[in-house]
Amino acid sequence: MTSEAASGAAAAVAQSGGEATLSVFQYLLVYNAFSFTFATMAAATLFLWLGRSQVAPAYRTALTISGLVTAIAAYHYWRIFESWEQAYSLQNGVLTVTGYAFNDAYRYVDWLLTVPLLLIELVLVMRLSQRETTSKSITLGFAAALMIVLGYPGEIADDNTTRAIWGTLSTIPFLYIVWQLFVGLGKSIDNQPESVRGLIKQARLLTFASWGFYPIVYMIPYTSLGGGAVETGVQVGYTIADIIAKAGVGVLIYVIAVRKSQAEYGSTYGGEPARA
Ligand code: RET
Repeated sequence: MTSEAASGAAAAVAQSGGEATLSVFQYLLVYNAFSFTFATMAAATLFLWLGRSQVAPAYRTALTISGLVTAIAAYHYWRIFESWEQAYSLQNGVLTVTGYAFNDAYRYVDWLLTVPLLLIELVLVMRLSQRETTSKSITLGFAAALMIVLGYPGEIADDNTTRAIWGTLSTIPFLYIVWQLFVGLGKSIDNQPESVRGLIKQARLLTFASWGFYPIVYMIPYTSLGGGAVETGVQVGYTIADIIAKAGVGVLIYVIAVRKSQAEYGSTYGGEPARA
């Protein structure tokens, strides 16, 4: 063992057994939220992938990607759940820290993969021209990755000034995405079939509302809440936002794809064959 590793291990031992800043209730609330989210993401994956046969071939890629987003999230929530369990020990009603740090990186790695995919899924369901689909997917995907990469150093920073600096930098690509969703994609919405225009606007609004939730959760450490409440608020807040942004938007994309298939290929598409 190197001397650095040895002192790291010593620090972990010194810290282990110490009382947690979280209350037992807060610990269990986060524990149950992670467990519930794993189940939701896994179930959404099955639903979205099985739903592929209900839509026209042109929309199957959108559903494949929606299911990939929830599958990647299910895996990460499982890892996050395990990391949470490992970081604390609950015995005889007393919560202590074990010395293993809770790993927040799983969340950011998850976003790095899923946020660009979510944007691509929204572009795909619009079925724009091939050139527009490619260019929008690349620019939006790149901006999304940049937003996440810039947010991470702030998330793990101990002081609130560093958090604010990285948070502000991350907001620049965030605003670019919002502007693209509302202005850039606004024009193509007018070219969509009548029956889905409202639904696409709803998907865009749900995307915007759920995405707007993340920077708000990021700012919880600036409130006057205590340490345990901040940690609980951040974990539960991101978890709720993830369920809406991934499983919620995914199901809405599925409904749009079914409606568009029916509008373009006849009202019986994916349903019962018409009777003679
Ligand atoms: C950060 C840092 C602070 C500033 C901003 C942020 C935005 C995060 C967003 C995350 C979206 C994640 C999604 C995940 C679902 O798969 C990084 C918190 C603006 C918008 C949609």
